[in-house]
Amino acid sequence: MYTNKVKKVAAVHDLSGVGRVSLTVVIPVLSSMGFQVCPLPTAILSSHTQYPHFSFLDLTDEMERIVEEWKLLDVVFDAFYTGYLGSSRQVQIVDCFIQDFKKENNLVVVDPVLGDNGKLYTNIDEKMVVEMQKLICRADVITPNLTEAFYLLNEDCKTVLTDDELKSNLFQLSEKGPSMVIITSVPVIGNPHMTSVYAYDKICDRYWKVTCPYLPAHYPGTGDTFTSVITGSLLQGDSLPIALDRAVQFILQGIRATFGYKYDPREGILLEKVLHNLDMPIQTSSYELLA
Ligand code: PXL
Repeated sequence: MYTNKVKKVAAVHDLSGVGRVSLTVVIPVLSSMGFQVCPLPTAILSSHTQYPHFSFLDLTDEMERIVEEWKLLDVVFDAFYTGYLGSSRQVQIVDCFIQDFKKENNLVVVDPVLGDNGKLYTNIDEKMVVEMQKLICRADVITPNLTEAFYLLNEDCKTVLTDDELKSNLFQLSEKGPSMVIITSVPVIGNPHMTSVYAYDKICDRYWKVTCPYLPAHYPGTGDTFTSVITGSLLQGDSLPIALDRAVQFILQGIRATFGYKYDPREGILLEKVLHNLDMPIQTSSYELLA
């Protein structure tokens, strides 16, 4: 029986040809951080769904075949990381896959990709929301953006929230199972140039906040980049606030590398220009402990 010489991450995401999202982001980020990514693709798209039209091949049936083959091969994973799912039926498949393969001390990260800016993405329906509400119960770490957090809690989306309201949302989500909950894309009240990430670590019973400059451009896939860095950082043994700092800093570097060009924002951030930064120690620390 061989053991993994580098940690293996089972990555359950779609493969979108154009626009940097999902596997085209997850693989380079986690590879650069020293992990082997084993994709379990959920769908193949010509581009992500924020383009006006796209082709879409649902891989639900193929996923079951892939998992069966992995069982025969006795593949051992160190972590499971799920993102955009191609159909609500896939939740059941992913749930069984994690139950069958998960070993003690494995990390399960669920990025509940559902929507942004108060709306669900094209192709995501209410049934997917209900299924995603079940999948997050299996996770150690979840990383909804503010819109997704409200959908997971069955609450109306709002953008003006106090620290106490955010702490309550984090706590309610952690009660469903995950020991770490991270909510991204939280507007800073009265400061349109800043954005915050809030997090709760149930084991330490601590709430964290990281605030960083918000450059006014919407780049798809930054959520996938963020969660990939969080996953790699936690797998390296970093604490939650250090993982948050790393991920926020990397996203900011990516946005800065892109923002100065006249460039189609639908393509996402120029990841290739900043990928090497993942090797470097964090430059500045900006996390805060929330009282
Ligand atoms: O980044 C999230 C995401 C992942 N996969 C697909 C998407 C999106 C967001 O639009 O369309 C296919």
